[in-house]
Amino acid sequence: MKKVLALSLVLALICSAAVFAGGKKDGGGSGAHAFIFKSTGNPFGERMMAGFKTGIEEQGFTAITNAPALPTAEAQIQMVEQLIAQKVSSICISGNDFDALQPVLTKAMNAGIKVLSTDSAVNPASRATFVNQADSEKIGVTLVEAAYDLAGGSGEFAILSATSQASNQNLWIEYMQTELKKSKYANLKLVKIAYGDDLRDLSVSETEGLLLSYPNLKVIVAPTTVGIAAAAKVVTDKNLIGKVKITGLGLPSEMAEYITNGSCPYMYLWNPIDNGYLAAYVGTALASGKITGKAGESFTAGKLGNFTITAAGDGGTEVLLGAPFKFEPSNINDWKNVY
Ligand code: RAM
Repeated sequence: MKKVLALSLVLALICSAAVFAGGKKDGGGSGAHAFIFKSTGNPFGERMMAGFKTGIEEQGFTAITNAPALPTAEAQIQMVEQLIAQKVSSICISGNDFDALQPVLTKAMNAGIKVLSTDSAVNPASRATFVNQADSEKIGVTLVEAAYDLAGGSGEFAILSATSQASNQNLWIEYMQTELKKSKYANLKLVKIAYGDDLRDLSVSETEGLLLSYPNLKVIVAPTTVGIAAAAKVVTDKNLIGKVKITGLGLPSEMAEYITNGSCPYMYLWNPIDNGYLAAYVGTALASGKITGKAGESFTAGKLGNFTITAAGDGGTEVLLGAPFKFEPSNINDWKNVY
């Protein structure tokens, strides 16, 4: 009997140690930190979630990563409600809408949960801060320069975006439209902004629609990893390589074959794993009270080093990950297995 008791005591100790190791507590919350991406089935989002999980777990906390089947604010609102009920310590969201999540995120903040956004911002009233992947204006300007270059300085180009509500794509497109007003681009014509909703099949059919409606189209700029891969596939399958050029923001692992075959001469992106990892450290720094999200505050994000919060263009604050990187035939093979 004594032996049985001793054994159960040892087992109980092992179990409680396992629970502790799986998630220490922090702030006012349970020690669980959540990240909600835009939608499932997006390899870019999977890499962000993986980076987030690494960043949370290496600090000894529990990571919850989730995304709705379709990229809607409604579905994300339900997920936030669940996380409030679970009393998580922080929620990081890649918003499917800039404003629509405000009531539920306010409810989360009132419940003592720290809220931040990354990738696709929610409005400043809905967040403590925003983890920005790269300077938004620079992305917009760079994409117009790419369209101009690939079109040879004149002609028609189109944009294939994600959803019409996606705040990251909408902001980049706004900066593109501002840049296009410069006299340098007088002969470059943006004929259409199409929306593939970050869904592969819809992005394929929207690309086909663009090619049918605009037979003189020279360039498609897709500021979405799902859209750019779909567009390059259509151009490749229809033997249009060289006639219609694809560029935008793409994942090297998905785009290596299209950069190599010339359908996408070059494209840009940042490291989504690092983006998720940085967001993890901002979430835990907010939950522990090390930072509150005000401009001027600094913190350390594990292996990525030190960051300072700055004022963001939308009136809130942000933490900037870095600059976008150009992928082209000379370097794509170094990156295709990284992300
Ligand atoms: C898609 C998503 C994501 C965006 C990237 C560039 O995967 O829309 O939000 O940041 O593209």
